[in-house]
Amino acid sequence: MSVMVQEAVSRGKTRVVGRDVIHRWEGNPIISLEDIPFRCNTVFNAAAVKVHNQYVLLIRVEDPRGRSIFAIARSEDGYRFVVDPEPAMTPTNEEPFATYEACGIEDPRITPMDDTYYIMYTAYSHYGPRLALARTDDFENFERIALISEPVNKDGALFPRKIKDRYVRFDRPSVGSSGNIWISYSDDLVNWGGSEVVMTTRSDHWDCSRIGASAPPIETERGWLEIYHGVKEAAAGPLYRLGAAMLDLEDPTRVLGRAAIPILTPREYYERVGDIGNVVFSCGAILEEQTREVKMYYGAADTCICVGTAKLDALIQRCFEQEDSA
Ligand code: BMA
Repeated sequence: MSVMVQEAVSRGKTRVVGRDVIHRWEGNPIISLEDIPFRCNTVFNAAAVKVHNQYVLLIRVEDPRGRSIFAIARSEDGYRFVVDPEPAMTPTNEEPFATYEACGIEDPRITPMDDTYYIMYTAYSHYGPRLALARTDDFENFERIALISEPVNKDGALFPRKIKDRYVRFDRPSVGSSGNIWISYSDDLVNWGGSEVVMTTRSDHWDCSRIGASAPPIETERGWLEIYHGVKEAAAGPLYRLGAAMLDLEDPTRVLGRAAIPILTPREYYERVGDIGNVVFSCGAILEEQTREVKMYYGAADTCICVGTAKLDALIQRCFEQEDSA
């Protein structure tokens, strides 16, 4: 039973309806400051991948001076993680990356493809955020490949296979404080083009101010499942929630369905209170092929990492539900 439900029951509520399709793990948060074996300020958004039978998170950690770096957390069950003693990637001194990572590296997404693990992340500098790509084969050695967008761009998520012979990614160029999900294509992972807008904000919904891809797309029999984040600028500040959409397998510019209501919205104390309150922000989800369960990892209030689960079929169903039945 979640803390929220426990509190409702203790207040005498007899009918407590679970509101989110994502079920929070009772042991959340799974990683917080106390779990980081080196000095830092905070830990949050994490990429997630299963390497053989081990769950690996590439976690965003803010160092003592306020720049973000990456570290690795490993687990046998997907819930109990141990963080490596040293950071895995820090802003580099080598050009051309150094200039564009001067303010930190942020929000990684991992995509396994062709026997390697690609890491798309945000390189942050005085010139604004832009996308960068790195790779690793073993989560011990990391190699930067290229800077792959101009600023201002964030939320890069690489598809796990080529479509019509081209690599495909989502990204999020910004216009002022608004932004939509775009798609781009590449023959070599370095040069990208053919960019088009795919999903836009909805002025009458929870995702009215800006949206961005969260986890890399998950291939299903109904299409590409994309877990994305949506922001509503409220008087008290931005409110970050997570939603789901389904895109055509051979032409992912075609949105086949999009959940009307969020799949996860900040409700628990650890999601409401922190460095930036009222934030749930995912950079990775793992589909357990045998049970068809999705483990979604998410940063909460920019202060800790949590996990939630949902049946794949429930997420797919949400994408196609009509607004009033959702
Ligand atoms: C976004 C990103 C995320 C962060 C979120 C909430 O713009 O920078 O890394 O979690 O804001 O602060």
